Amino acid sequence: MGVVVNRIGLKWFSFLVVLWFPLSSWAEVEPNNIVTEANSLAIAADSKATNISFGSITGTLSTTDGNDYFAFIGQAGQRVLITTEVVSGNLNTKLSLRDASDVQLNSDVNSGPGNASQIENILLSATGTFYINVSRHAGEGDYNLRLFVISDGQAETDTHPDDSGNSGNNNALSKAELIAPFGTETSGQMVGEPTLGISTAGDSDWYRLYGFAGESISVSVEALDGTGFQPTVSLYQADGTLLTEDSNSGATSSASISAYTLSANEILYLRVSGSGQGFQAAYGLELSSQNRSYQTELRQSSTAAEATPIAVTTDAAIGTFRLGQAT
Ligand SMILES: [Ca+2]
Ligand SMILES: [Ca+2]
Ligand SMILES: [Ca+2]
Ligand SMILES: [Ca+2]
Repeated sequence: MGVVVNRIGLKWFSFLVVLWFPLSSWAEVEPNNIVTEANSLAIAADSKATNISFGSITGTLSTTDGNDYFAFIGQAGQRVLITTEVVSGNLNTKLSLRDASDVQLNSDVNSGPGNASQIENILLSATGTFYINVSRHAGEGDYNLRLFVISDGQAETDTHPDDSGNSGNNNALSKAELIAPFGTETSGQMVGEPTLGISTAGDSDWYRLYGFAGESISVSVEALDGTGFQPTVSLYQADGTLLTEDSNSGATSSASISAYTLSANEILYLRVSGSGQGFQAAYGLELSSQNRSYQTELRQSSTAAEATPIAVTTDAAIGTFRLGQAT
């Protein structure tokens, strides 16, 4: 009897490992129509881009199935970027990020490319379970839900990405998003936190930075796992003059600018573009700086508790003050 029980146990173990996990990481399991039925959405760390994790799952919505719930574990301080790409039919989705009590934190219907739903750069304020509700806004069809989690850094805010008009963000130099070499300072080098972006069809992403005369800046753009994105990164001055660029050097799905020395104090602009664009074409961008002649804040500090200490030294020309004494 003991042998039989063991065999049954081994068979179940094999089924769970070989069949159940791959299926649950790729396709929804119905019913998942209410929060208590949510499917787990597995997230794995990217092997190339620092501090970025990714998970995806496919689902279907129809007139008889209007809601799909997914759950993931998030940590306070992380930021998320969530998209639903419609892969068949005339489906139009609504995307909702919800807290552990199923209270909506953010939602979107059409902010992504085409009719895609996209929620960007949302800061998680608690640690625990979060829910994603993909619901049927109109039509029917299949979709691919993608969740990007960035544990230290930020995500681009890129809606309706095209370079043609006034709609959308970060698609032109005039709409560039600020990035900075926040991070740990070692031997005069500032190492930036990563910025997560997605290069969807027709997209370009602009970032701006404060440059100081004499400092050398380095920029790295790495396509995340599972994407064929071939990035180009270009450095411009404010008047549109191209200073330097790199286009997928070495065909390694990465582009970089290495130790470019700046000759003036000025605001500079970075553009990320490339081929192989699509919903899967996510990238991590990192900016670092050496020999900066000014101190800079060590990390994003928006509250008093996060404040960066300022070093204060005595000025020899002024000397020290004494309290007045009656003689
Ligand atoms: Ca479904
Ligand atoms: Ca459902
Ligand atoms: Ca983008
Ligand atoms: Ca863009």
